[in-house]
Amino acid sequence: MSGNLSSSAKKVQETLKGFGVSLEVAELPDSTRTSSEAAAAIGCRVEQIAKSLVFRAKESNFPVLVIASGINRVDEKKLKALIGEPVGKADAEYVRENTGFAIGGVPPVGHKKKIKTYIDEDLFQYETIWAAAGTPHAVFRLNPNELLKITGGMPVSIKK
Ligand code: 5CA
Repeated sequence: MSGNLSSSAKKVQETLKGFGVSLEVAELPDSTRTSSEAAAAIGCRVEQIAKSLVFRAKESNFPVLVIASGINRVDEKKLKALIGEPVGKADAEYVRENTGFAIGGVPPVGHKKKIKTYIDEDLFQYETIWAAAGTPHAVFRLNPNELLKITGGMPVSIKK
């Protein structure tokens, strides 16, 4: 039930509802701020955490979202090749401006601005994955095809 969710988690729950999928946001007592904390709090493998990382295209200043498996590091050179310009890591303020959420709780959907999205192909080997849902305590469970459907992201080879 979403009755007791904080406002940021509720926003994500409403976004998910809008997609017509029955995905349920859960707020956990333990921190889910990082992939390893999230995996520990959920009781899943770090690999199954779909972390939403925001990058900034350095020339256009456009945001780019990479949804990566919790254990992988994103190769910025591969990302550069995909979007056609250099990228850098976004700072906290840029993340909030573009997504409407703070680092540690950035969800894969429901952002303030429309963000071009890439999905780490490694996530497709897991039946069940977990993504952040707006706060450093909120997550939701889904499968990779649902992630594909709700984000409209492009599956790519992106790890270092
Ligand atoms: N809720 C968890 C699991 S989904 C989560 O959001 N994990 S995360 O990995 O997607 O978010 C934390 C990420 O934010 C880190 O991997 C790191 O890339 C980024 N980050 C952490 N601190 C900063 C910072 N000060 N500036 C920019 N990015 C940061």
